[in-house]
Amino acid sequence: MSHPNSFYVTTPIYYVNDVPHIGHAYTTVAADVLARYWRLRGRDVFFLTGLDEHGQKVQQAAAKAGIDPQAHCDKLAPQFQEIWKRLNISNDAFVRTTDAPHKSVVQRYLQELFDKQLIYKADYTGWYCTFDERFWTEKDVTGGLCPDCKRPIEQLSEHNYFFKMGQYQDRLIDHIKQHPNFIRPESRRNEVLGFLTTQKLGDLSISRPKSRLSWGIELPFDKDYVTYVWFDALVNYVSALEYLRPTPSFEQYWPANAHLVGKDILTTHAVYWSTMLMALNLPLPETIFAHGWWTVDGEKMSKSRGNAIDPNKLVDEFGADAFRYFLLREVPFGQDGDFSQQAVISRINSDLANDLGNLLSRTLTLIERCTEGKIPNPALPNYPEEIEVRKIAIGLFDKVENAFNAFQLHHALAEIWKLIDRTNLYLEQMAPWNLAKKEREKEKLATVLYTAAESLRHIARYLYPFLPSTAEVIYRQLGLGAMPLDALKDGSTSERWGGNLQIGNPINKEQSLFPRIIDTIGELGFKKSFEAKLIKKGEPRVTEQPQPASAPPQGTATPAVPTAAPVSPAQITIDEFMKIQLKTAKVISAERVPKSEKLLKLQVAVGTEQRQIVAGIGKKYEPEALIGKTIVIVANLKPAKLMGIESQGMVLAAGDSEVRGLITLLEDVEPGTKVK
Ligand code: ME8
Repeated sequence: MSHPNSFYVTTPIYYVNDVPHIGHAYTTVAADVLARYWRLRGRDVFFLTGLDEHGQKVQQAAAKAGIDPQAHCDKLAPQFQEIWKRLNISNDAFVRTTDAPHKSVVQRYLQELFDKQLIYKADYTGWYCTFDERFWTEKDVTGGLCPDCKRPIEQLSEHNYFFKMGQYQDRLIDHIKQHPNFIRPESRRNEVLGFLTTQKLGDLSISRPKSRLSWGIELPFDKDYVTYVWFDALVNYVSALEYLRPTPSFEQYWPANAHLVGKDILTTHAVYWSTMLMALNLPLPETIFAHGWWTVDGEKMSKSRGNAIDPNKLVDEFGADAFRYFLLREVPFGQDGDFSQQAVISRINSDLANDLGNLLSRTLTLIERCTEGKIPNPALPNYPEEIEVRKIAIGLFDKVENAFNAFQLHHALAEIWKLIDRTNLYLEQMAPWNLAKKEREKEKLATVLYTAAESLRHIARYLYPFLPSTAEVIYRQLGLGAMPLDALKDGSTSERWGGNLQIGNPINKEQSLFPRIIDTIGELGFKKSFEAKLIKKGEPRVTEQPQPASAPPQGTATPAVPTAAPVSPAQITIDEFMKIQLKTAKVISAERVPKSEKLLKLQVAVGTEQRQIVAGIGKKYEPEALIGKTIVIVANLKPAKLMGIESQGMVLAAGDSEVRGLITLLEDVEPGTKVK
């Protein structure tokens, strides 16, 4: 039995018939998140990924490329290793099934099963497709055509070796029933049970005559055959423990805690692998988790459709952390999801730039400005709002742990975001920018800023498995140095509020975390086909240039609608009014225009677009108080310069010569919504 404090997680080993795409990245990132989390919790983690280099698919791809299969594998393997590095994947080992020690483990197991008479030779008759070079069963075939390529197929008989898989059927059913966590999620468990309890499990052909397929591991008891690629591939999960660690580690890590796979290969894992392990007298893994399937823009992703998305492109455009975040936040782990560039950008802008990025930057800016750039002393830590933030931060430990135990990675993120949102709200409620104006509120101000900083420390630790670089940056900016590898080891003590922040320690403010992405589709140079599709579909181009409109100079916060309309002492028609495009916008950042008492420079989100607006509201509002607010702007005003700074719209506010109040919304309406 593996050591209770160890955690062994695997990904499928991917076929080297093609370059990696986002589907491969998905499983690997998810496994990395598990590995990083359990390391933070102090467990001894072994995280394995690698490549499946034998079999028909690889042989065909090599033949197509006109090179020897091994040379083909050697050429493609670095592309996988490289993208895993770029995605910050922390695998402890990388297995390749053409590694000599792996081949000898496979042969040893084959011989063992052969000696135990669990492998036998028999005639196999089935429907064979010469083009796909594979057999189909009677029920797969309709009208004498291959279900895959639709070419005519023929009946073929050949000698093959079979593994007595069928005899384990009842034992496997019992195992699944007695171990509710063995196949996850529940729906997949039911699928496998449904299939096993209604159909007779046959034996498994584990050989291929060399005359038909030569690229594989030779059967130790018959040199005319190679082994079936799945018998070879599945063994990687144990062979790696024998040869990829400096010391024998089988006892330490087997059985694996988690085999992560896509739903496409659940049967091979839940049925073939489990029965192979039973025959070899080895314990079964704790959990096989089958996640869902990504489509791209609603379509199946495939090489032939030309829509497979290269993860390198995403790392180039958005950075590894943002891509990792998108993959795990967008879709509940276990369900299918659809990938689109729009979806990635709106996730980054709303969650990472607006929520997380703003929380860090406003907290650190205020600490810099109000407490000499040092962690302040929380002198009055018992305001109800403060107690609430603290409660959520302390409670996060159990919430995240439960989510990880249940493989609900999206849920862990949602819980972390509750703390981010609550801390942002806390800042709004306590308005430290106002407290800073009053000497007698000094202690309260220090408490608020300390609370926000301590909350960010918690956020960073829980985010680390998902966004490792970002978490490190937050830690560093809080003046905490490097994050300890086992930062969540002892939930009961290190989770305690205020455990690590040193009062008086200098912070380290750097550049902001996630600049908002202005989605100009074409300009991002993202996948061209993708872009064309988006446009063809008639979706609006998200970057709208301000439309020319007859309007007075903007940027002031004088009552806008009347003055923004064409100058007329009389009434205006509805058509005239309709020329004015009013939209909701969310304030992302705000700062004073140097040498001006009145002007503030705002960056606002309008849909997925970002605009800069210079507004004359500086006498009424401190810039920090505006961040996160949803306001109303005139969106189609001709850009103009105010004190040399371009303003691309006008903010609506009440008041005449003096601003009395900004127009905001009661509900949290999406930025970019039309106002009429
Ligand atoms: O099956 N959405 O390798 P493979 C989500 N060599 N995940 C996807 C995906 C998509 N559209 N496409 C691929 C093999 N994946 C065997 C495995 S294991 C002993 C042998 C991911 O290159 C998902 O994890 O076809 C899926 O199971 C795996 O890639 C298939 O990779």
